[in-house]
Amino acid sequence: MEKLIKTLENGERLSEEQAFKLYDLDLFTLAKYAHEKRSKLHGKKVYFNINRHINPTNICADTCKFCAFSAHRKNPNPYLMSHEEIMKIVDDTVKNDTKEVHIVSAHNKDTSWQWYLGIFKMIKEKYPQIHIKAMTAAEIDFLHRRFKMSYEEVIDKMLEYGVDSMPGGGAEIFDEQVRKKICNGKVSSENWLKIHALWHKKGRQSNATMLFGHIEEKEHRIDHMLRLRKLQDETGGFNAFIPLVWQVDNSFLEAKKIMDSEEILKTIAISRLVLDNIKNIKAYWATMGINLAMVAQEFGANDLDGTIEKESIQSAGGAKSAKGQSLKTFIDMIKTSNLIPIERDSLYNELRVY
Ligand code: V47
Repeated sequence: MEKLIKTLENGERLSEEQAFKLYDLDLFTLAKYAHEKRSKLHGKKVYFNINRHINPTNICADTCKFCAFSAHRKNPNPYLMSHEEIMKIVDDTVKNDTKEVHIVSAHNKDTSWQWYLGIFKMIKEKYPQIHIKAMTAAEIDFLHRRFKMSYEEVIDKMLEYGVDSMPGGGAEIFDEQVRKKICNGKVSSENWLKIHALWHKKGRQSNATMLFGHIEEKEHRIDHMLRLRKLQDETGGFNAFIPLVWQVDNSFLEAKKIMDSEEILKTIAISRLVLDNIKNIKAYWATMGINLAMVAQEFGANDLDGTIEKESIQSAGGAKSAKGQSLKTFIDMIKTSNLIPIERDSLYNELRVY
């Protein structure tokens, strides 16, 4: 333990062995070092963007047990949007100063790859200034399996059709044993990482998530972070790490135990310390609640994600995120915490300091 504290004191890279010991430290020791690191990188700045989440279909060929969004879950409400419907949402959201559309679909067998990708071309042609963050590695893997396209072919089409960056979804937990229990048949951990590496090789950026608080153990979270750290050493293409707190309603999975706020904050702090090569840690307010996401800004996080406007995946699992968050709430809450609100673009360029 002494050696671990010394490494933290010196702000040096944690060995894998040391990383696995971090959960044994108490919250405030972790917070001290995580906040130090966060302050060195970002000072008092808290980042967010003005974005719109769009989920064009919830009809899914995969059967992830943790998911409440998919149409064949406990709350069946299958839908598939037409491109016209999606464009109408985009037309409306650009009026609200939205800079990014974050588009994630379920894996719908009754569509074509053109349905998946064509919408990006339509959006880009009409609104070239809008950043399109779309296509999780799980969706890319689905198109590869369904339409016999190689990963490279899907990625080339994404670039041709106007995708700017990739979201971090589909990572769940990389440990193969846990993955088998919670999302058997979905993109493998190895292929999730391979797809992001291919995207990074094209000079593009992406995010990485981790779904936690279900049946995984603490060491699975550390293993997950270490696999990301290794790939980031090779490619440098990850912008942000996003620990997603699992929302328990309407799924076919039972959590080992419901996590408390201390464990959520510890996980944020640990991710800041382990992922020394990923610049941004997002406290995603949709899964942590806005209050805890604000507190997390003093435990290693430096970002809240965005205003979202409409959220369907986590709210299906019970999160209070269906209607997004107002810009005013973000700004007021950040200022009340004596921090500096920064509107950013999708690649973390600063657009406005409030
Ligand atoms: O991969 C599904 C997760 C992810 C639940 O890249 C759930 O900026 C909690 O990836 N409770 C999709 N999480 C969302 C996602 C994301 C979100 C915000 C920002 C970014 C980014 C990416 O949502 C899935 C899955 O891990 N998820 N169901 C649930 N009940």
